[in-house]
Amino acid sequence: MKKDTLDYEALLPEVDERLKNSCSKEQEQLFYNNLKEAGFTRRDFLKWTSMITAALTLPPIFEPRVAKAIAAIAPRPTVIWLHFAECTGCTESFLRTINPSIEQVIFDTVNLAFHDTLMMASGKRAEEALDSAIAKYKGNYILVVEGGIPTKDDGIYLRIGSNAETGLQRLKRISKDAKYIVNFGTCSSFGGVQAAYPNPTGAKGVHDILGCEVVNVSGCPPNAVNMIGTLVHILLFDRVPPLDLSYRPIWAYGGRIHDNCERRAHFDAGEFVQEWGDEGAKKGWCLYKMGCKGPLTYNNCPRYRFNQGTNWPVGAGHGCIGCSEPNFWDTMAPFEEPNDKAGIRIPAFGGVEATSDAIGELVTGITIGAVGVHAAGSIIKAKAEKKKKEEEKNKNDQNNTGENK
Ligand code: FSX
Ligand code: SF4
Ligand code: F3S
Repeated sequence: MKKDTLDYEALLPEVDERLKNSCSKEQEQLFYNNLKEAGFTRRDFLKWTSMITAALTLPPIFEPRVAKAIAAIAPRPTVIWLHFAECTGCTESFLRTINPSIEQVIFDTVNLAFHDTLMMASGKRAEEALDSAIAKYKGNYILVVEGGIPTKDDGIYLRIGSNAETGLQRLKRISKDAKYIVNFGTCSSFGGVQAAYPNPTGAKGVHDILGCEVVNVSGCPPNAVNMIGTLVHILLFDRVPPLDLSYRPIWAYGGRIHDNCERRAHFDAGEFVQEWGDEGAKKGWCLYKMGCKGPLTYNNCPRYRFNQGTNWPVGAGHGCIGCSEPNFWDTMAPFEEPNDKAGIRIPAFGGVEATSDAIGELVTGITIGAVGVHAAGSIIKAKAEKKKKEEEKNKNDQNNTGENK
């Protein structure tokens, strides 16, 4: 059964025992040399470990242990990284983090036994490398999966490798001997774009095919911090982090975009972008009315951003499209219109709640701009006050009728 929390302090003796038995001085030396060569000091690394410890919601007592596990555990975990039906944006997102970065140094020290898009070998040679890695690390490797898997007509719509194996056969064969399965991206997590209606190839996510425990590091693309953090958790505790009902790590996907968004104060104040490029857009107002699905989406993008913290969709001026949620291509579209069916009440001007349609109707026909916006707010406020008065009056009338009986 999935647990939504772990008693990390209680796991401390177990972690210390593992570190005592599995750390190597040579490995540690090698790691710090690599770090230095990439231009980072030990202090940079410790700052990074403190960030990732906090991100994983571990107590600070774990900071030195996280650093030790990353630097010194040997042999390094073996990763087999497979690609199925996808755009490869997930790997791109991961690579954008690393040029060079501490994540790169860490990732360089895992034993990446197979990765279709990064490895030199191709064709038959690549397949041989894959087979020998599976045989050598049987039962011990971490399988990272990118892309959805077509299942219709026995999976014939995706064939990979020199043996023209279907994606379905390949996933089943290689996942059988994996210790952990980490799905990187919404496609491998939930099917993704190829599973969108009408899903002509019957594409599915890994869990829907295998039914076993997986970790879904979702997002289209996903954030590299979420991937590295998940790997660090596995390295340190030899178990997956607590997961939500969609098998996503709670440390990364437990918070709602909307609750951590830098534009939230504008949402609360009823200040919305009404049209691309308008005054509100220039002032960085809330993008709800332009279709932002932040209120329906769970991910940590506002906190960690992408491309080494450069920016994130809402920061760049477009609404969140809900890319880390299951079936978002179908459920969150249209992406540039608000989803009022979701029942989100938004504060209108003057602090009164209304649906965005109500505001939209009023704003249409009124000059967009400060005056029009405030006029719309006042009308909604006046309507709401009138409604409240009527309700109070009805209540009083009812009470009076009751008393008179
Ligand atoms: Fe999917 Fe990834 Fe979106 Fe693209 O591998 S999650 S389409 S960013 O590339 O799988
Ligand atoms: Fe931010 Fe979108 Fe929420 Fe507005 S609706 S506060 S832009 S997440
Ligand atoms: Fe995706 Fe929304 Fe983050 S679109 S990248 S979950 S801001």
